[in-house]
Amino acid sequence: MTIQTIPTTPIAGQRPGTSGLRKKVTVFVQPGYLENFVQSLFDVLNATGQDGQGLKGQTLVLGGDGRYHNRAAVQTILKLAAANGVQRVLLGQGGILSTPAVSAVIRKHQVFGGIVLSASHNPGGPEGDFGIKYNASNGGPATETLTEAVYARTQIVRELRISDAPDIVIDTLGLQWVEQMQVEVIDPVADYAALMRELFDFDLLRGMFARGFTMRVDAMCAVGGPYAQAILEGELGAPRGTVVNAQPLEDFGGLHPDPNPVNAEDLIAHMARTDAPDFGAAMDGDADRNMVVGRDFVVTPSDSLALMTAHARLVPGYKDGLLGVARSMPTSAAVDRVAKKLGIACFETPTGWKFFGNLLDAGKVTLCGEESYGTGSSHVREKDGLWAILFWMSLLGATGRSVESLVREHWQTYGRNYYTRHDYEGVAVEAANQLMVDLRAVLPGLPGQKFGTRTVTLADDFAYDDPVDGSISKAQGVRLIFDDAARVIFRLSGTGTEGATLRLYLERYEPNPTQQDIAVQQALRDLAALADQVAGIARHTGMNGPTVAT
Ligand code: VG1
Ligand code: CO
Repeated sequence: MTIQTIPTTPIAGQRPGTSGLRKKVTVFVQPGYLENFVQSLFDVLNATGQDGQGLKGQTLVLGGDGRYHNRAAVQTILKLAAANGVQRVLLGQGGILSTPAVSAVIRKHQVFGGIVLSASHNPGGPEGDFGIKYNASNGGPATETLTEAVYARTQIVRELRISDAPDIVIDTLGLQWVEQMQVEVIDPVADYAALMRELFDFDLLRGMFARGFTMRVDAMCAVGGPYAQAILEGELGAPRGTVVNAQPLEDFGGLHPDPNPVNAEDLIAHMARTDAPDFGAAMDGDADRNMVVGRDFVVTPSDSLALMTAHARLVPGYKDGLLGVARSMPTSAAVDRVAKKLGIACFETPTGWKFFGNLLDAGKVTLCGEESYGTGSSHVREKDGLWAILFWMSLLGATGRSVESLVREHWQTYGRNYYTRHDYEGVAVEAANQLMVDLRAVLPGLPGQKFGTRTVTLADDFAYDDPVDGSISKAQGVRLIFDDAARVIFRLSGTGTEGATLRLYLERYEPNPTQQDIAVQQALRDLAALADQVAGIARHTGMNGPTVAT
């Protein structure tokens, strides 16, 4: 075994997006592609350090969502790590660790950082996507400052330092070595499960299943399966088969592991049956997203965050109340109303979990959420799918109510924020960029303009001023806000790997309880038309409607 220094040439396009570097598998398997990126990451960590320290002598956590190329990528990263001064790696057995589990392991063992191999909700398999992201010592996604430094390094990287050691056995628990670097293969579930035991009343949850509570969790053939099975069926005594699609598969069984009503149609159909279980839920590829479903009733992620905030004190881990809450800008303002009533702060951040890290670290917020089926808390620094499921189950147990009745009661108390996201996928990159350029150009003329009964009160390109470290993130999405609190938001996705995806977010507030039962798309139809009128979506994209509306 020797450490080699191998010349390399920079590869264009290695800039991380909303959540790490995501590309087609066919791109990632090109010689040097993964190596160049990881070497650049290690170079940056060694040069600038993190909290003033380099990588030398440090411990990293490594694991992924089990998608195609996960196992091969693990071996490559271990050989690079050993050659770049890492002393120890905690590796999930089989190369498996969910995103929230990586965060939990980093925090529990107080290590330097971790690498997650995942393209999250993107499809997998040889023709699908692969991804890599770095998490820092707080357990959270690397900040933009760090990812930009890594990107800069990928443009000048000239040398790889890599060991020629043979592959290690990643399926067996215990200690192995790559050069002088220790690799400890760990149980991917244990530390995470221990953390869940601290936050939730497992006796209460066990009692629910013992008394016949029924549930269906769709793991979408992704990494959440082993976690949900171990905790729900293993520890809490849920009947066998409560978790479906529980076996992680390299191509997610051909499913699109994105838990929304369109992609999890099987769960939605199941929950609409007359013999539907009490509670349904689904998770995404790396198990950080969640969708919550009642009997024939889907909960929007924005409402979910608002309800969790309103009832948090019912859950043991949050019995003392919340320090504050945060939501991404496109997420509906339902949670804002709850925060106001509770007298706690509510922060609005750009899209992507990395923006919540500083607020959580500074003790300004306890719960966070995004409209994209993500909720989480200060227990880790990532969104967390199974945690959200256990949280909701705890609310159902503590109140004895159904999912639907809790949501309807919430709307009566706070009003309903009708909400939808329209995705226009596969748009030509130039057309999508031009749409945003043209839209930004008309913004100054919009305030005061009337559209039907509504008047625009604010039209801007959202910029975030981080209240903790003072960093500023500009151009985070165009928003139009109206005098009746309706909002229309436009931004381009930062996680796709083909063409561009325009995301259009529509929201309107309905305080009148007799008007809270309109079909969502119908309730927001006038706002969709308004969005097209202002931005010329059909004109720019050539599409008459979204490819996905959730
Ligand atoms: C999407 C979501 C965003 C989420 C991100 C990562 O990003 O909109 O809310 O944080 O995915 O989620 P974008 O840039 O495509 O809109 V995951 O579960 O794919 O890591
Ligand atoms: Co995810």
